[in-house]
Amino acid sequence: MSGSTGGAPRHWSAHVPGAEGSSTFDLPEPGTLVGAWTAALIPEPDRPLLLDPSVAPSVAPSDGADGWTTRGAFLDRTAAAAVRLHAAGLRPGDRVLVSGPSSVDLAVAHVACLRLGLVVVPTNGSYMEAELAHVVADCTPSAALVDHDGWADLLQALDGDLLVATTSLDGLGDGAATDGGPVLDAVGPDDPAIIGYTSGTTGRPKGAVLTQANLLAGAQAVRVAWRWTDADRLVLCLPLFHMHGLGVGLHGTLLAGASAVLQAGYDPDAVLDALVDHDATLFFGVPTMYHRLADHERVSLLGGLRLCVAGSAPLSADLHRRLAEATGAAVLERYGMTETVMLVSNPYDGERRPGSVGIPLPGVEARLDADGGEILVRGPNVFAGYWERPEATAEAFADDPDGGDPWFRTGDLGAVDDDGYLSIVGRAKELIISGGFNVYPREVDDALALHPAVAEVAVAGVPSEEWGEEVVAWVVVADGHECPDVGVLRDFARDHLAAYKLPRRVVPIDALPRNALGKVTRHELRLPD
Ligand code: MLC
Ligand code: AMP
Repeated sequence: MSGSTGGAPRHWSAHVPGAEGSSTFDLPEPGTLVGAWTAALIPEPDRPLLLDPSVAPSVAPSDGADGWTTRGAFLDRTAAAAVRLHAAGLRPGDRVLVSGPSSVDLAVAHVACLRLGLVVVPTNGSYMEAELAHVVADCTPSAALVDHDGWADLLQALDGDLLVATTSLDGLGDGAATDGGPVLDAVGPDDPAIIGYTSGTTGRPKGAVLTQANLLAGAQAVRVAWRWTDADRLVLCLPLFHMHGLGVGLHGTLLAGASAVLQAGYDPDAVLDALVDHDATLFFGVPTMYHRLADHERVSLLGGLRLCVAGSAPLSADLHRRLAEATGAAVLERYGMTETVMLVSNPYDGERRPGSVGIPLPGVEARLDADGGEILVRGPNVFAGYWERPEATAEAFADDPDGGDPWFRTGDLGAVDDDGYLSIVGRAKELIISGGFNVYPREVDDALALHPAVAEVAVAGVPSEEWGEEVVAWVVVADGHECPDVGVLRDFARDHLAAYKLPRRVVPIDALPRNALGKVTRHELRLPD
């Protein structure tokens, strides 16, 4: 590792050995995700596609009473669901909030929406009312398909006109179409497909609008680079509301015509059982998941898979090596974002370098900003812009010095080795990544500042072996008060923030460090010795 951009290329693109060897990238016709999926799933309709987590994991497909949803059943169910969504009045371009623990119903609801041209807003099920209210006010969905207790009432209180049903469409009504029914899979490549909420480099969560072509490019890039075929079977325990589980795990499975065992929530034992019981070939996880697997007595089972992929947060070189020793195989680390699906990946063939995220995926071009090393990217996978935020969209892109297409600013800082391997060396954006979930510090500051014993507060991420980074709150205590302990502050903020955003430690401080403009300099916050 050169540790700098030294003699390394400033601008480079995919050279995945044996895959494509150039940045040119043709999307499969007709250039839409739904078109590519149906093409992959129509042949051999009896092949198993998705296993529902509600079915006992030890029941294998060969047992007959298996719980697997076949390709044909999935296409039929998504078509039938699309007809019902259309009959309920939903039309292409309408936003639909979708949220639930992983299940085949959730996958069917998601795909049915996309086949109808609706725009899915995948939503984290641990959101509290204020977080949900922000999403609803921002993208004004017409419907919500949700499986969490209490959410139907909550959503209807937020918007009385919202059509609310479960992902199995209970509550939607059985209205028949009055106009001959919908045309399925009629969307074009540039039509919006998903709005993914992310804080981007600054500010409150914004909706990243990804088109059918963006999502297809994202899934196709990893399908090609990771040699994903219809013989593969993925154990998919990542939640289906973020790019990792949804845009890679589910979308890639459907594109490859492969199969996946869905798991609602993460349990290392259940993952390892499923690998064996279902002859899995693939596992994808965030580093926290690998951390919990690394010391498991059956961790060597991972070595029997064709491929294990890590991403969403840095996989430490130490954990990479421990896993390699325990399993005899190297985890493949890759780098992605909500706005871009996947960007850079260690090679399938060739060195999977600990501490590096690898080389650009097919279709992706990357360069480092000359002033500071921010990673800039472009390609067919890069999103269309933030929902109704023209200024934030404009700020997110940098002009090309040679007059070509603009580059998306990732907010991540990189360094490139002489042989083109990228390492992420820091972040230009204010972001904490805990267990693969993004925490925007200002949002946590604002919630904690409401506590009467808190005069001022700033949170930052500190390194954690388990979580990657942990949220810590530095508190200036209000006159006449004691510093609230972490349990008190967590309970206080619990009604406003999803649990993964709550601080895991509280540090009293006399004054927050600030720069000349009075802005808190979070990087100067230090844990006491
Ligand atoms: C759960 N908790 C967390 C947490 N997840 N706290 C901090 N950070 C997290 N990530 C809280 C719980 O609410 C609970 O709090 C307590 O920690 C203990 O929970 P747990 O049972 O140990 O956690 P668990 O449910 O096992 O969740 C851990 C996890 C989960 C790693 C499985 O966080 C997870 O699924 N992470 C994946 C995130 C993901 O998919 N990211 C992809 C982003 S896409 P309490 O107080 O209620 O007890 C992206 C692009 C890309 O970034 O490149 O992929
Ligand atoms: P999100 O906005 O949730 O999509 O998170 C995207 C961010 O996750 C990126 O901008 C990176 O900061 C981070 N990220 C994703 N994959 C990796 C990785 N392999 N190593 C380091 N950071 C990563």
